[in-house]
Amino acid sequence: MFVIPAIDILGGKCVRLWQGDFEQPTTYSDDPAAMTMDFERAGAQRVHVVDLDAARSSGDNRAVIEALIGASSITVQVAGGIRSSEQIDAWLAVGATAVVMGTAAVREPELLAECAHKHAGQVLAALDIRNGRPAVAGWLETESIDIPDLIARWDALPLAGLILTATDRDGTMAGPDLETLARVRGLSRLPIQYSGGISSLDDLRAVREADATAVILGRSLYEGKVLLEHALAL
Ligand code: AMZ
Repeated sequence: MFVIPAIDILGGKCVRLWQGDFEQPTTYSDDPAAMTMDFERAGAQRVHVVDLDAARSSGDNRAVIEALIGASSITVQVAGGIRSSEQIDAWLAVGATAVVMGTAAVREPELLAECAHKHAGQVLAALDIRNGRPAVAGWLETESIDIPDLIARWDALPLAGLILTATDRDGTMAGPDLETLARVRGLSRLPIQYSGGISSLDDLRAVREADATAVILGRSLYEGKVLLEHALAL
């Protein structure tokens, strides 16, 4: 299982939110590129970078993320505010390895299909679950489509995988939502990156047992509850 540190950027800084709540950011660094290089030195092969301002349409951190990609040799998957084929072209052109579509993946099936075919194996779909429904637009809204129907739609596409986030666990270190992970695993043939609630190496083992391809670590790393070196050595 791959271990992927998360770099969520709000106002140019590395933050963690509590259950995605923009009113409760904890700032961990003013320098996302330096943070990326720290993760690279610790042995990570990839980082998951989220532009939180772009996800809720309140600006963007494009320049910061481009600098981060340029400064490190680690592979980068970029998320947040990616809602057109042109944006994907632009991220790949500046060196992103993969891009994540959340809101567009839920709300614009035709656009997702077009992007997935155009960039086969480079687009990930974000399944951010809030109260049993897909959360979109910075998790400030949910859509009514059933999760199994959404996954069935995605499964037909040449996506790089799906990223499952249990939004009620995100930033809480309350343990992973293994029940939801098992349910989603049973519904999809795609590689699954799990994110939300990780607090220990045992949590990582459980997620690996549940057949996730990768796990995304946020607060547990920043708070020192999980050492990246230990997670990578599992
Ligand atoms: O924490 C949040 N409020 C939040 C968050 N982490 N809102 C959105 N996101 C992430 C999703 C996904 O990776 O997990 O932003 C991406 C989706 O962005 P968009 O713009 O495609 O919906």
